[in-house]
Amino acid sequence: MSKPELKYVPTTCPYCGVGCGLNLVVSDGKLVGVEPYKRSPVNEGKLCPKGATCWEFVHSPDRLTKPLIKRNGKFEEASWDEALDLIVKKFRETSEKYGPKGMGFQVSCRTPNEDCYIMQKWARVAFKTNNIDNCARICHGPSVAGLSLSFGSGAATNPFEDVLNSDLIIMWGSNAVEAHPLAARRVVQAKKKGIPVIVFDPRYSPTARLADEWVQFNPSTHIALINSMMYWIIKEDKHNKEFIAKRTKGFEDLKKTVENYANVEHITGVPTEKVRELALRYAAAKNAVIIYCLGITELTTGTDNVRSLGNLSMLCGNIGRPGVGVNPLRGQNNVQGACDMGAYPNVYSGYQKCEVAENRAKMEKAWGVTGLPDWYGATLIEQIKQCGDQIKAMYILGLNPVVTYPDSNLVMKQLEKLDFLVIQDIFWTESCKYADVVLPGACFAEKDGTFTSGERRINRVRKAVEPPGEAKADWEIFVMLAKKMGLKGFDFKSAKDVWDDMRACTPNMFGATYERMEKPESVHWPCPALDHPGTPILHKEKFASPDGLGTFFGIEYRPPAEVADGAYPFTLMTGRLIFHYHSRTQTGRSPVLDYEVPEAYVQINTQDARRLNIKDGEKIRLLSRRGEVESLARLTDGIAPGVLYMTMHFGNGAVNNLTNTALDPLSKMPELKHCAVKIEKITGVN
Ligand SMILES: Nc1nc2c(c(=O)[nH]1)N[C@H]1C(S)=C(S)[C@@H](COP(=O)(O)OP(=O)(O)OC[C@H]3O[C@@H](n4cnc5c(=O)[nH]c(N)nc54)[C@H](O)[C@@H]3O)O[C@H]1N2
Ligand SMILES: Nc1nc2c(c(=O)[nH]1)N[C@H]1C(S)=C(S)[C@@H](COP(=O)(O)OP(=O)(O)OC[C@H]3O[C@@H](n4cnc5c(=O)[nH]c(N)nc54)[C@H](O)[C@@H]3O)O[C@H]1N2
Ligand code: SF4
Ligand SMILES: [Mo]
Repeated sequence: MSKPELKYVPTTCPYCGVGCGLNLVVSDGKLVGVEPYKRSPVNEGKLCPKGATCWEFVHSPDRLTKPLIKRNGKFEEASWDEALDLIVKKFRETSEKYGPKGMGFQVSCRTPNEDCYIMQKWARVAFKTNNIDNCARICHGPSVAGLSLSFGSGAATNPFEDVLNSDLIIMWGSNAVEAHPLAARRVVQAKKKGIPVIVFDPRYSPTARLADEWVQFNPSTHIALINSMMYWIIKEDKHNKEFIAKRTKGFEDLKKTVENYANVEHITGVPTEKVRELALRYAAAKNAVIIYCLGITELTTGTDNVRSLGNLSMLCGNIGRPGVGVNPLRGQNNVQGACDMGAYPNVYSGYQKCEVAENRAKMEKAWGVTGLPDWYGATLIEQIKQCGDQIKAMYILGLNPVVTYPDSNLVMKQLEKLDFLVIQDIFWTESCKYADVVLPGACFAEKDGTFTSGERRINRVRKAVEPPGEAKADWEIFVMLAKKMGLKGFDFKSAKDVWDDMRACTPNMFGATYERMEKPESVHWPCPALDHPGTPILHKEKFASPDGLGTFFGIEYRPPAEVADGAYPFTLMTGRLIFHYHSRTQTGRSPVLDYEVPEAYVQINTQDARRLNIKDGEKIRLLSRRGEVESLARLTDGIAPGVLYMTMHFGNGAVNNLTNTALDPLSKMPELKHCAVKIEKITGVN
């Protein structure tokens, strides 16, 4: 008997924003495994447990295979024609009756750039709306807003491996060992070279374990801590005066603000002498890099937290060369890309602002339309809050709001108020039951396209196998919808056609062709011309702002929207685990990953547990002003008394039943990482 032939298809991991290269192994038209792709400079053949098992969910029998239409409260299989005709009819009716603000479009960060670009193009061309957003809003929206204000560009400044050129690595609110393991590998390599690593986290995370020094502070007091560090740097005259004079503005404003932050131990919990020591250590390093993540962004002070890190780095001239910078570790495989593609309420692809008349005129010409809107559209959570009032119809591509957005009870109530909801996913999710039409998308292994990683590297995604049943690539579904509406400019035969349509109207990506992405190292945008080498490091000579200067902002500390009090005495923090990915639609269907951690748990300080008579492994109830969950207690000394930590992955014990929808005023980020809760013992269940 001859052995079946194996085919190796090089592609990009569908999980986190590190963007590791891997080979999908195909036998007889089916995936049978994953092989390292050693030529990828990102991961050099290594993978984390999620990357190594990313093929396992693809052929799951639970995949959506046919369009579904809800009739009399029950979902029935339908033909593509029926489903798409209904969508066109309902969205047209809504548009005619309620205008462009009557609809919301929520774009996935899991699907390739081509899917994101075409969805926002379809929404803008067909309905003249800017009510378009993606889940960066509840992830690194504050990075986009904050870094744009500070540096003129909302993206990470330096590539991952550049930490090897540093003299000091600061990781702030990032648990990269679990959330970005192959970026953390670079930090491990740097540590082996003798480069010191300091981790700032209220919790002794696996990343804190890796550090030379762990700085524990009270949750959500970043601004006070950073301001105090800057106070001591300026007080001891260790700031980089030449850099400040030549490349920045706003220093006086900053200096005046931080004058009041000499002693902030009562806010942060970190002794003043320690703050001074850390500050002087940062200032003394020749090249220091700051890596940060959601501990910084997912708060109502998110944008100000990011700008504070921008302040700190500019104060010491740590921008624009190897080994320095301020680097958000972008979360989802294509969260950078979804933003770059213009799935945003105020910009087109390449961050071309909709409010600028020339940009609108240019896009109207490129797309063959008139009347593109200039207004700032509703953001992700604003759209949810507007359901039933202003917004009557919604289209959700590859998102699971019932599990992942704050205050699940509110999300369910709001989705119920819609006249019409479309969800396009690869699996049936907790959110699907609120839909009127559910469409089956092809997953990453079944379509071509590109994902843009957190270091702005545009990586190819390649089709390895056919989609199940009648599932289709997401971009193809939008082509079909546009054709049904008789729209011009959607005559795409391949993902590459969509990419080229985007390139043609996006100056900072024009040079990034599919041909250039054939190389394993691919290309980093900005890449404005075919002969441009791409831009791994930003802000070398000048910042990306119109005047070329970086901006300091004097920012005052303010507490989170909801702080622990007598009624709800615990501060709840939320986050991730290495083995699971968000709402687990994919990792929950991987036997290996599910075996590792099959159930939700909450970390509680040992003293608190003793006081409340809670044993390790006991099921307890957490209650907030918005809802409740049950979860296993895990006792630890790695978090301070009064603080709890729970992962976000488990739909059956969903942490977002508890969280708060209060928004950061600048980026509209909800406070996913901080709310007040109380604990109840569940009597009789032990
Ligand atoms: N395994 C896995 N990896 C993932 C993902 C996943 O679901 N699973 N998701 C991806 C995505 S989309 C993202 S955005 C990234 C996120 O990556 P990370 O942000 O690194 O992950 P989190 O666990 O959400 O949070 C990071 C840390 O923030 C800390 N923290 C620091 N300061 C504060 C504070 O003041 N308040 C609070 N509440 N916490 C603080 C928490 O203790 C936690 O250790 O991970 C990506 N990678
Ligand atoms: N409390 C709390 N809440 C959080 C966070 C937190 O730290 N704490 N983190 C937040 C962050 S950073 C993020 S990014 C969000 C994530 O929130 P979501 O993006 O809603 O989470 P996912 O579970 O990744 O949902 C993605 C959906 O896309 C589907 N999908 C995957 N690939 C494809 C595809 O190719 N096509 C289509 N059509 N569908 C596809 C998956 O099946 C899944 O249902 O959650 C946020 N929520
Ligand atoms: S580090 Fe991220 S991109 Fe790399 S294999 Fe793991 S999940 Fe995939
Ligand atoms: Mo994220």
